[in-house]
Amino acid sequence: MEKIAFKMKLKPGFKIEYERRHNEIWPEIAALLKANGISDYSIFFDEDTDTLFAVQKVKGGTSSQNLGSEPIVKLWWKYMADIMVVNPDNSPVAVQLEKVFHLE
Ligand code: RM4
Repeated sequence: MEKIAFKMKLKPGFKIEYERRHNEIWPEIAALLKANGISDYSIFFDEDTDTLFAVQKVKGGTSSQNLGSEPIVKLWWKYMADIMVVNPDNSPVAVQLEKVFHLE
């Protein structure tokens, strides 16, 4: 298992809505993530910059952001696109973060 992190961007003023939608995460999305070896997945928010910081454990290098070919992920990304900074295909603009410290 590897732990990876990436950042995404929320449109200003949508933190409560973002959190609400994720508290009601679609079961199909949750199941797909787990089926692809993704676990311990948290997303944190920085109020000052509207930046979302995602941390997740992955198996075999497949992260949540590699599942864009799955129809349910396309639907989810389309659903989220009105409150996030996204690419033309509605995928969130995501930047991989470099690990600089880890304590077991
Ligand atoms: C995020 C983003 C990610 C997805 C999670 C569940 O807002 O859409 O790609 O893995 O939700």
